[in-house]
Amino acid sequence: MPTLTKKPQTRKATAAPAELKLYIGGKWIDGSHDRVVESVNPADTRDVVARFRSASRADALKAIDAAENASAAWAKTPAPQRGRVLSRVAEIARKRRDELAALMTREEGKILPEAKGEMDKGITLIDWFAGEGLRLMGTSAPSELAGNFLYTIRQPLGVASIITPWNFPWAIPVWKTAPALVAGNAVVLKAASNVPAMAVEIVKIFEEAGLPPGVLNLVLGEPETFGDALIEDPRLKAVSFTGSNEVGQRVYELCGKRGAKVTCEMGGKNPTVVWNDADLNLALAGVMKGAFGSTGQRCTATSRLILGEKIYDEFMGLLLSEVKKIKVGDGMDPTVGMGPAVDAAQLKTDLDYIEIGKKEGARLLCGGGRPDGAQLQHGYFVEPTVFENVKPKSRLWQEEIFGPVLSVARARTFEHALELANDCSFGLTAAFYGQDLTLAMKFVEGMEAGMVHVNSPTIGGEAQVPFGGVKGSGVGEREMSKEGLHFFTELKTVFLDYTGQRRQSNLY
Ligand code: UN1
Repeated sequence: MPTLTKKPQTRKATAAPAELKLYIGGKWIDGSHDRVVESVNPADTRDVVARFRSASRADALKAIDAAENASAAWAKTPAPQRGRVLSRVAEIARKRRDELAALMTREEGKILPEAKGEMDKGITLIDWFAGEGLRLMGTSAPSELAGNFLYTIRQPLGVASIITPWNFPWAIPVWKTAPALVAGNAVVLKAASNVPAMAVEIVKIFEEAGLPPGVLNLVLGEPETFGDALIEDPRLKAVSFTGSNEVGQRVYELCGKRGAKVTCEMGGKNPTVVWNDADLNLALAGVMKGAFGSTGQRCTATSRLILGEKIYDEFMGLLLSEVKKIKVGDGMDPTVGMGPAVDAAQLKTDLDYIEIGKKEGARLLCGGGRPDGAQLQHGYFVEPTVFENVKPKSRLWQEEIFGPVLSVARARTFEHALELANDCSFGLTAAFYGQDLTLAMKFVEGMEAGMVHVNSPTIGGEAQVPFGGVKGSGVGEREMSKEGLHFFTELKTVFLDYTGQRRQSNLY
């Protein structure tokens, strides 16, 4: 392995960096690219969590070869048996939940309770998809003709490529991988380079659960080290991507050109409307969680707040006093309410947008920079930040930041609130807080979003219902639930004529 520039002394005793490998065809192998990538603890960058040698283009192609070779036998394995492998995955993950949550906090930075919540969510998703092994059903239909049987079956696609981001290092890889596998596909997983240790643990769990070699392969590295191999290779029948709009757009175009199935789950700029008759304490809790939970680093984060005029001052008073109470720091400390930005690039984006907001004339009410404190000097910390008087056409109102920056606007009427909420190129999720059922239902109907919450925050999802957005937030099939499973299948319609009736009929 090429030598790395030595880091300054490491802080207190932390685990030595894990030396990670790629997983191809059931074997752990070193990446063959020269580039060595390190993942560091974003709360203290002297703590190196893991390092690995990047995959090269040849490694990525090898992973596709391995998946291709394993896919036929896996496709023939009865779906209930495939589901049972997932049940074992869930069982192992349940046992390792706290240990993996701690790894997640160390590598990604979210506070420990959030990491535990993410573990639980991922496990529930695996449980759900494990059960789908028993329910991979088609439908039957009455035929126009006597003695005919019409039905559909769901078959695997072959090899799927799964490309996942860093902000949910456990839940997103499993919520894509589990349906792909139970549907009978082989998978090449490419996890984000700044959370590789978690990706390796995920694959180890599938290995321990008895998944045959080659059915799940792991490639680590920056796309520039292996190019577009995991999007463009014609053997990849489906590509499932979660990440930025910029990359998602490209994935969509490349897959569209060659006719591959594609689902891209991209950004959000999710509004919460707190209407004049809302339970303000309930709304406050939802906005706090939505805007500052996970350091605002979720596509479902609440980044736009629209307040009814009558409660504006009262709600802002409550909000600012809560925001000022948030303790920023290392997510392993139980008194900390918000962890760091994930890396230097995200921290810079957050700080840049704060400057943009100021230049655009929005009024900064709290936060707006890096927090003080000796123990925070080695991490990518940013203060929870609130702006008011944010103009609807401004960049602060329109663009995804992916950080703890909340923009607030005032609405004169309910219609104005809905118009402000919809005036955005994204459409992932939205929330409405209020008691008036008619207004709540008008919001549900009129909101251009894939998911709408009434009296609950914009974040989250549940395994059994579809997850995804409209407008710039997503293309392709929804994730989770039946829809998430169906994406990884090909539907075949079967015309079974057991009496020869079709020969004489004029049916087209
Ligand atoms: C959640 O809000 O719990 O990347 C899930 C994201 C989304 C997942 C959000 N795909 O933030």
